[in-house]
Amino acid sequence: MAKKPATTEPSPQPAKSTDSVPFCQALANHLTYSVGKDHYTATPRDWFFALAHTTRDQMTARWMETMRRYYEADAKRIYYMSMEFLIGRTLTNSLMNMGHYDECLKMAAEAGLDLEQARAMEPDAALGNGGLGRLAACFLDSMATLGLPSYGYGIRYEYGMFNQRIENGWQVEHPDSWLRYGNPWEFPRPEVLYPVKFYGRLVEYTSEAGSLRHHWVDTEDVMAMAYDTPIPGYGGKSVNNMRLWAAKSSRDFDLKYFNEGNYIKAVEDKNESENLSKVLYPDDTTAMGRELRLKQQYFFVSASLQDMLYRFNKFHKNFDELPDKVAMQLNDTHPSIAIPELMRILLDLNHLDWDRAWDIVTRTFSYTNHTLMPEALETWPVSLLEKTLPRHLQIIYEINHLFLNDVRHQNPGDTELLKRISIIDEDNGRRIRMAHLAIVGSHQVNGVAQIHTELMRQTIFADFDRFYPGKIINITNGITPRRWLNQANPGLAGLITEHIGDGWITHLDQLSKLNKFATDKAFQGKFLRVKQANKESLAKVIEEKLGIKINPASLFDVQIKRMHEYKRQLLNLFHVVTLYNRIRANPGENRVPRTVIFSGKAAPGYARAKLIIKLINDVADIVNHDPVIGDQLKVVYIPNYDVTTAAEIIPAADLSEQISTAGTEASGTGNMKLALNGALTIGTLDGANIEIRDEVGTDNIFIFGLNTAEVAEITSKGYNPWDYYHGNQELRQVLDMIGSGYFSPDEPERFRPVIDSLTAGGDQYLLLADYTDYIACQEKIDALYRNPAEWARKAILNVAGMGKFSSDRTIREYAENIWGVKSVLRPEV
Ligand code: 26V
Repeated sequence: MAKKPATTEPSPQPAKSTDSVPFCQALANHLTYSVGKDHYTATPRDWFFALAHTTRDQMTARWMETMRRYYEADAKRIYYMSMEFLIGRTLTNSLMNMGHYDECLKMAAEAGLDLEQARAMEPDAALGNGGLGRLAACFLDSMATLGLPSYGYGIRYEYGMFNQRIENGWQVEHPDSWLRYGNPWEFPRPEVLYPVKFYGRLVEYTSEAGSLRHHWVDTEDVMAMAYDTPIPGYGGKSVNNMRLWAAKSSRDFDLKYFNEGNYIKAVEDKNESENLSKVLYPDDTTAMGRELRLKQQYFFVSASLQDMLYRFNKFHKNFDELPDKVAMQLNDTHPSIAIPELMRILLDLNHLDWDRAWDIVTRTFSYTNHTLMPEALETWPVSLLEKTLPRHLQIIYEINHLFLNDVRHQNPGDTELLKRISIIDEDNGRRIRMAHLAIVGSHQVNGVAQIHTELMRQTIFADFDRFYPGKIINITNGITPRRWLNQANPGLAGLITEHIGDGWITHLDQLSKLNKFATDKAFQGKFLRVKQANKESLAKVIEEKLGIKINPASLFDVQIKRMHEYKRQLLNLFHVVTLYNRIRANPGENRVPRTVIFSGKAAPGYARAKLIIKLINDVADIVNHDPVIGDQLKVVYIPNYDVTTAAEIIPAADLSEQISTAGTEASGTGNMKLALNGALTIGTLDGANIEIRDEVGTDNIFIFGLNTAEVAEITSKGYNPWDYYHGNQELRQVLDMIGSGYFSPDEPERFRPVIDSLTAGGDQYLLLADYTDYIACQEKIDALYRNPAEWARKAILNVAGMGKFSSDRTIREYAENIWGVKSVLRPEV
């Protein structure tokens, strides 16, 4: 075999283990010595823990070696600062990335160990809400695979995203106690402990040299303790670190009360400060400005900056070098208090002058925006900052003062501009606009899909785009092909590898080699058989979990994402009811049978989204039990959508619903996962759907509805939903049925408010305007589904066209266009 040339790119070879201790020996040792069980007494959970420890061992040596390599290269580091990392399960991912998967399968088969059962014991690490948190997890995988010296910094929530149960059709939230049995992947670091200050007061003094200095005193301190989790890259060459912070009470805190003899008060307060990292906020739709959330943000930012500077100062004494050695990426505005915090550290603790400090800060930070929805943009009341972080408020005022001076200088007399662009919103009870702070304090700001970036430039951040030309750039999102194809869909991954080799795992654009198989009958047949097998597995899961029998030959129509009005699950449901009415009106007609699958959580405080879940379940109840409907239509709501559930549903999907109102979905990443797994998309010209269309070809995607320009036009002209209500008899029938209690005979008025918000309420997301085109588009889909070869051809072209959407490509763009970092890969051995 020809020797491979040395390369700085990760090798496209399957990950192969190089470790010497046989896996099964190591596993047996862990079962005995770490878990304390033998083959006779071990439960599936014991096996999971033994497997996890064995796998973690394999990562650890490589992890230490990677860290040493970064030190030796004095590499520029990336710190990915995120309130959320939606990791999901780790066992299969680590085994595959480290190259032990095949060995483990073989060993399990020989030992009669049920690997599936053991794997199912791992809780889903759900330290995130949805898109933003899962993107961060895909990025960690790509950064490690590319050998980039990067660290994820976040919070070790004791309770992650709530568990959703459906009781009588309603969402009920239950705490997600994911650490209950212990977390075998993490290393607690009790010695990595930093104080984080809150409240207190400021003392000003003049230094000997005559400059004004600030002391922040009488603070209440909480300690941040590090927990490290290794993040293996594919091929195991680099293993990076995710460092999450947990709150611990400080000794001072305890001593104060113990000395006063108030033992109970001391323990109570200890509890209170440890509440900081207790729970993830599960509402990603409205920024409601809760004090504890602000404290969480500052808590992890302060600890991360202390940690980063400790590492920096080991080798560098001059802060001017910081931007050459450190890139800090703010995942949305949630960590943007880091900007005044780094200013405070440089000014107050290290006595740099303002201009020098500001230059360092703005060359170090960059910020990613993930939403245009005004209600999700964070603002904090000035009064809250004044109380909680008084020095930061002062620094923000100074940043704003200098910034507005510059703006005024360039735009004399434009007071309206100053009001719009200011970091302080003076109209709504004085609030800090965190997005404005993040833009001013960053050298680059990015949107997450072309259209999203365009809209940022033209709408919410138009003033900034004029003031800082070139600062706002686009970096389209991506997903990791390791988890979302190689692990989630072994059938399809195997088929692809059989035909084009396995280079696609690290070079996803190689999928374009599949183009030539799109019309190959034999390949089409194999492709459809893989999809069919995946559908049968999902049908089995659904029957086991929910007792609903679905027809695996039906078209699996899938909408899986957070429940939100802008994502328009309701529009999908209107199609369901339309089909229901058509079947009942004409039961004998030959139709394409459909199974419509929904999954997704609603924010606990988002009453309308929860009511829509109830509506989906009420419709499902009637449709699924109607003997006239039979096998032709089924509706399934799969509870507790999480990373694991996503990986079960996605490989089985025929149709991917990406139907948000044009201009509302920043990017979407589920759209990428589904297309990569051979689902066809029905979607609007929104988010990354547009770029998916560009890649797979207009003929291979089903686009419908108003585009952003048309949305703007129709809303500016005065949109009247009643025109659509009266203009389409089927639509009227659907709305009347839901509104008058056809699906809720026990409470006929239950869904009246939902319908009223669309008719009398103005239909903010234009469901009625898009209904007719949506239904027509669904009819085209049915027609295509009747022709399996043609369907397969288009689905194969979708897979072949998805190369662009690897998060490896996304991360390379961040590395080149924002971070200025280079890969530090292990020399080939
Ligand atoms: C906002 C808030 C508001 C305050 C309370 C807690 C909280 C938590 C998360 C968020 C951010 C929601 C933004 C988000 O997840 N955006 C999604 O980001 C994806 C990755 O870029 C993108 O694909 C989706 O289109 C976008 O909705």
